[in-house]
Amino acid sequence: MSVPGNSPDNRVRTLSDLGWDEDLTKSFSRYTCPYVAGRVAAAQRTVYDVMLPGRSVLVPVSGALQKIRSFPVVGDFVVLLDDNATGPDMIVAILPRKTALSRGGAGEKKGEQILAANIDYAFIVTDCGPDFSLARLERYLMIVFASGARPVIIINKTDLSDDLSIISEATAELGPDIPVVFTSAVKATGPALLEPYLQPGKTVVCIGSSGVGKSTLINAMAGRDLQKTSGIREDDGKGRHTTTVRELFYLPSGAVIIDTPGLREIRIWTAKESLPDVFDDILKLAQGCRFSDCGHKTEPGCAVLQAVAQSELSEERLKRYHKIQKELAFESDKAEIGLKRFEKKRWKGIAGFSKEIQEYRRH
Ligand SMILES: Nc1nc2c(ncn2[C@@H]2O[C@H](COP(=O)(O)OP(=O)(O)O)[C@@H](O)[C@H]2O)c(=O)[nH]1
Ligand SMILES: [Mg+2]
Ligand SMILES: [Zn+2]
Repeated sequence: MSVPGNSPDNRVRTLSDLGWDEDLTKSFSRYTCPYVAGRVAAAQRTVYDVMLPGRSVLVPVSGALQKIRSFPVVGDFVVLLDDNATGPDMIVAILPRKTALSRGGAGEKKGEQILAANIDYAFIVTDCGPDFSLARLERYLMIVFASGARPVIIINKTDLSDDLSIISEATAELGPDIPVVFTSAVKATGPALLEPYLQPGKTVVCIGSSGVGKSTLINAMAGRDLQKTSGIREDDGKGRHTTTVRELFYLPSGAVIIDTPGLREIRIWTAKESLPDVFDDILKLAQGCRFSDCGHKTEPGCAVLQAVAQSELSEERLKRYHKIQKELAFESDKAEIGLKRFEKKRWKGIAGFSKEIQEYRRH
C-alpha cells in the first residue's frame, strides 16, 4: 500500500519542473502503464521520498533492486509501479544518471558512495572564517569535476568579515575558470548573485562543511523556511517509524536545489580524472619540464619548481598538489590490485628487505 511522503509541493506540476529532459523521456519510453516516473527527494535506509507531479510518496525499492543492491540516491529519477488505487507503491528502476556526485567509499568495503545524482551545478559552500581552506576547496573541486557537474564556490558569512581581500587573493589561486561568489545568507545580499545558476529545470546541490550556512542559503533562495515546512512522517502504515527529511526542493525560480549534511571527510580517490581541471596551472607548467615524467620535486630543468622560485606559483599550492597526487596514486594502487594483494605486496616488500639485510651481513 502507498504512503504519502513529505507534503507535496503544489507548484510541481510536470516532470520538467523536476528537471526531466529528453534523454529521460527516451530511457522511460520502454515503460508504459502501470509505470510512472518521479524524482527522489530524500533517501533513508529503506524508504524513499519520491516527488511526482502534484504528489509525493514514501516507497521502498523492489525486491529485485534490493537483490542486486541497486539503491537510489537523492536526485535520482526513478520508475515506480503504480498498479493500484492508492498510488505508486515501489521503485522498480533507476533511470540512467546524467551526473553523479560521489566520493570514494570507506576502505575496501565499497567502491564509491554516491551523494546525489543528476546535478548541473554544485555550490561548494564555505565561510570566510575558520572553515576557509584552499586545500578543502581543491578536494571538493576534485569530486565535483569528476561528477560531471559544474562547480561554483560560495564564500558565505561575508557580514562577519571586515576584509575580504585576503580571501579574494587566495581563491584566485584556484584559477580563472571557477566562479567564486561572496554571499551573506542573513543579509540577503548574496542569494541574488546566485540567480544565474538557478534556472528552470536545472539542479543545484549544496555541499560543504556543517555550519557554513548551506541550509540558511537555501531558505534565502526559497524565500521561506523550507526545512521547517518539510513534514516528517511518523508512520509508514506498517507500524514502523520512519522519518525522512527532505533534501530536494523546488525553488520559486524553477530550479531544483539539494541540501546535504556536512561531509567529515572528502575522499577523492575516484576523482583522478579531475586533476587537469583542478590543477590546470601546474599541469600546463609541467609541459615545460625537461623530463616528461618529472615529479616536480628535485629534478633539474623543472618548469614547475622554476615557477615557484619566481613566485608565479605558490609553494603551498604545489605542496597540496603533491599531497593529492600521492593520495590518488596510493588509492588507485589499492583499488587496482585489491586490498589483499596490496597487503601481500607490502609483506613481500618487507621480506625482500630482510633478505637483502641478511645478504649484506654475510658479506
Ligand atoms: N552571520 C552569518 N551567519 C550565518 C550566515 N549563514 C548562516 N549563518 C548561521 O550559521 C549557522 C549554521 O547555518 P546552517 O544553514 O545551519 O549551516 P549548514 O550546516 O551549512 O546547513 C546558523 O546559525 C546560521 O544562522 C551568514 O551569511 N552570516
Ligand atoms: Mg544544513
Ligand atoms: Zn617538473
